[in-house]
Amino acid sequence: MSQINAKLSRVFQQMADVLEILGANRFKVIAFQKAARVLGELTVDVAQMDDAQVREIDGIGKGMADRIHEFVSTGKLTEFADLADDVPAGVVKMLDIPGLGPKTVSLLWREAGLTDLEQLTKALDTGELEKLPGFGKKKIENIRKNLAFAKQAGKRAKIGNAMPLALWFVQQLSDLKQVKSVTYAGSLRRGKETIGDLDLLVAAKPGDAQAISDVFVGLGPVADVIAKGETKTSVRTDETAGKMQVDLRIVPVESYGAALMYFTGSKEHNVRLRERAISIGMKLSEWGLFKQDSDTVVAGKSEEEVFKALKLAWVPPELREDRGEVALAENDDLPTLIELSDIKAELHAHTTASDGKWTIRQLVEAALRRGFHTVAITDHSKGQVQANGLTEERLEKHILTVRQVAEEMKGEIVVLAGSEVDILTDGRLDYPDSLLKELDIVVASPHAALSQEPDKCTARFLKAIENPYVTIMGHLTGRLIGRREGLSPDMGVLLQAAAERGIAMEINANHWRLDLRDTHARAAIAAGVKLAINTDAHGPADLDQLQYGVLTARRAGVTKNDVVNCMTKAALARWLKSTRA
Ligand code: DGT
Ligand code: CA
Ligand code: CA
Ligand code: ZN
Repeated sequence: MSQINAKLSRVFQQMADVLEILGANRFKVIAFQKAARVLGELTVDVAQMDDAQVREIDGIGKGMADRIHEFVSTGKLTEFADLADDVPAGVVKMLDIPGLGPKTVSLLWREAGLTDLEQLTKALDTGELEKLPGFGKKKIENIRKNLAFAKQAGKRAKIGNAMPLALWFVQQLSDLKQVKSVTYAGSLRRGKETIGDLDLLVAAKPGDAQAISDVFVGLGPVADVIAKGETKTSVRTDETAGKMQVDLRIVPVESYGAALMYFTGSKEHNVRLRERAISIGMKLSEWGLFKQDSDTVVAGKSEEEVFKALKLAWVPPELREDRGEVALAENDDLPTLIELSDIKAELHAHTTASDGKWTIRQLVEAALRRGFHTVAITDHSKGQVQANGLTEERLEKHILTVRQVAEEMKGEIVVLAGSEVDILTDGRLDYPDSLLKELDIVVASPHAALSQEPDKCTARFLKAIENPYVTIMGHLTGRLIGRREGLSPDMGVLLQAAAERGIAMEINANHWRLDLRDTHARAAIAAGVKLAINTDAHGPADLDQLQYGVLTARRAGVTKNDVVNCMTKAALARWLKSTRA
């Protein structure tokens, strides 16, 4: 995302927060939230667009377009500066505490005079808050717990850590005889790259809920119980399980489908579905779909049943982000999303020749066990000294070794001699063309100068894309989730160049990277650029990361036809040849 888009997105979100606390008109608040989201997902730099183009962005009205114009030309928003003066920043921060909505925050600030979290923490102990309307002992106790937790947590988990934990909990609960169905929901089911908390859903007889939640709070990784109620229990896991919050909801079998939809979200998608229900004379809640006038149950047991009753095609969870999926479902126009089993080749992997932990042979056999027809050996290039990158001499020898294994495996799997060649700071590649020419496949990726200015790295990548031997642009932005922001090149320009060259852009499936990210991948297929989904495997466990790359692709609406790793053996070989300009 461009810097200016990101900045504007933050300013609009803060506007929405401040307006909410001030009790502004609901629609105004929603307009700012929407604009913040749209800008956050926009892959074109708004500073590069003229006013007419800005106004054409879906979700940006005239008023927002004017604000964007002001911000782009002056670097600030007068309206925001004025409002922000009215509400202290510490008060806005209170909104991040679970259970503290704008009404409560407004009371804490205007009635109790609290202006930051420190003051709130103290006030919770003095008893002064009990004078506020609606502030009973229980409410105060809840705020205290949530505040402590928010201070603790704050960070979102990477999907690669959240997924195994969720599957473990699901397995434990499914072993209970009272549990009729159990699954995970929330952002994890939507395949997001980071997860705030885990949401588990169980179908059971209401009378069994108590027994199930008793078992749940006693499970190994559970360190604290945050809340325990009739149908909802929240716990926090211990250090080894990432100190994650896990919410468990227990619903009757008849409501399981509706509840699964509700707790899968996203919130914005749910709003769309409720609107849809109302438009056909029904109402939708976590308990089911009902007729508006008589409260008769129309559907609720399964998601399929509820979607059908809403006259919509079933929407895959990864698409439930209010990015137009409900309209597509209405016309039965949803894409057939790629699945893990569609992947038939690994095109970016390392061996002991550079920094991998397995031999060529071990890597090839693992690929074969996965049912792949092709695997590429792409060790690091010479500039990656810390990763034992191959000098030109070593690469020459390495190619011969790979070709020998390829010969031995002939008929079973195609083994390609490749390289993950460094894109140097100025866009030149780390090997001369005469050497790249000898390879079957070249993955070009950045590993250094990862805080370059956008225009610099755009030019850098353009140059790499234009190299006649590059096959795939690897982990383009170089970000590491939660650790390194990475580069923000002009994706529009790069995608156009990649489309013209006919080369692929990688979704690096490693859960630290997921690079391209979902919004980039969506822009890539819209621009007609092929994607590659690779694990960048360095050892035996790494091929399992593929699932996260596939989830990211699904969030982007990617089908198997968009991905070179899904081609047949012959088609992939033809495509590789075609990339040689
Ligand atoms: P996360 O946990 O931050 O990664 O994101 P989610 O999407 O898992 O959000 P979470 O855990 O707060 O709630 C799970 C789903 O439950 C959410 O996607 C939609 C639904 N939900 C939760 N709270 C609300 C709410 O206040 N209003 C509506 N409409 N839906 C909600
Ligand atoms: Ca969640
Ligand atoms: Ca939750
Ligand atoms: Zn690599």
